[in-house]
Amino acid sequence: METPQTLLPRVLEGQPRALGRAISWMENGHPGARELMAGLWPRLGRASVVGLTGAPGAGKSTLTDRLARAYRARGLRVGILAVDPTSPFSGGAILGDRIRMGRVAPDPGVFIRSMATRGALGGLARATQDAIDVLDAAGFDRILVETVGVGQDEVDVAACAHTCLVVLVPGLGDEIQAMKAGLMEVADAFVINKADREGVEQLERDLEAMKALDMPAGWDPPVLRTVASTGEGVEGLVEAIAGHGAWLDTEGGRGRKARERARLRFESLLAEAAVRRAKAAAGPGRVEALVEAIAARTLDPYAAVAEVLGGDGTYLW
Ligand SMILES: Nc1nc2c(ncn2[C@@H]2O[C@H](COP(=O)(O)OP(=O)(O)OP(=O)(O)O)[C@@H](O)[C@H]2O)c(=O)[nH]1
Ligand SMILES: [Mg+2]
Repeated sequence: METPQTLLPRVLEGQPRALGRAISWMENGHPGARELMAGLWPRLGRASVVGLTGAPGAGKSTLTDRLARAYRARGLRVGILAVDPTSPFSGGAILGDRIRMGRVAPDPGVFIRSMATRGALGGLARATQDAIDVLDAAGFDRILVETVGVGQDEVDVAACAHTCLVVLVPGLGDEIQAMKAGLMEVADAFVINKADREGVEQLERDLEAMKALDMPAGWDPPVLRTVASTGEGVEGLVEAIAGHGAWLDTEGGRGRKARERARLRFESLLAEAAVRRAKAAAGPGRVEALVEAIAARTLDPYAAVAEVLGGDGTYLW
């Protein structure tokens, strides 16, 4: 029987099976997860986390594969988390298919995991953050997180990263509009992938115009071109990511970002825990009765919260 005491040292050594198990423990709310996290926590904080988000088919997996190879060529260990509600990670030949098909020995310097997106305890962003922590504690230097940028979940996941890449494709007119839904603020770099296609200059112009309007002061996210399928522009992207990391360091931004991430993490866990405890204390029957009363408009939702938590509900205003 695996216990936190037996699993922890194997995770810290980076044993793939142990990493997989640790991540599953966190996702599923295994009884040992709490103790395992407590053991991991003092050991993490070394990894640089790079998020890649963008529309379905933008080339995120291909780009992730290229980045991973570029980091491996520099002798760095790379963890990859593919957070994708529709398809498993199916990146390029070396990291994806050939390993799965058993044609090459898995590279011990690379760990790939598809996040189970349905049913993860506390949702996707929490499960992803926990998985990042596992890989960080295991000594991976770079952690690449691929998400499909379509909803709030993805914005939350992007906020887990030190450097967030928003991957765009030329020739899709309404893409900029879709991005206004919140990805703009989290972008540390814009990557125009499939730059072998028509419409690159137009997209660059649109991005620059939007940046001029919307960007907060501070880091100015560069607009880069890549052709992930050939690897063109990937070295430039690696440099841009390093540049952002250096900026974080020189501006004291890494500490600030660490605090932002800590706050986001803590507050969302606190909210989740508070809701769970309040619901448990009220009892399932009571919660359902309140839902019915709100739907029937015999009780307003603020009054219902006050009924569960006590007081007069003014703390919500
Ligand atoms: N022409 C061209 N095709 C590319 C480029 N990058 C990726 N592709 C192709 O685009 C398709 C989608 O690539 P993926 O890497 O799977 O895209 P994704 O964003 O990970 O897709 P989802 O995970 O399904 O959202 C694949 O057929 C790639 O070979 C590129 O720079 N140029
Ligand atoms: Mg993909």
